[in-house]
Amino acid sequence: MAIDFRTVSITIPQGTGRRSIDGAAVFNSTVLNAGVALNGFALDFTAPDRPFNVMEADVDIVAITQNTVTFRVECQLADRNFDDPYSGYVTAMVTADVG
Ligand SMILES: [Ca+2]
Repeated sequence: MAIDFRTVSITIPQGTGRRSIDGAAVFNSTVLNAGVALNGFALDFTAPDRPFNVMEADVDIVAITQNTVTFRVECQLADRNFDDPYSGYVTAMVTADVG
């Protein structure tokens, strides 16, 4: 049993509405258990100076398969009518108990 970690940055391409994007962290040996935490994020409206109604950045484990931990980033940045494009990044830190 040993603890290892990976930091993975996911680019959020320009678009509107709530986004769901999968990422993966690959370890050097079999992953027995894992957790994922939000390391940092930036979400930026394409148009300058928008008011905003909601901002979200979330990371969750989706699957652990052999050496790979798959996680899902869910994020959004929107004003009242969710029609304004934004882009940015979300960085996750995946910590694993490796065999
Ligand atoms: Ca709007």
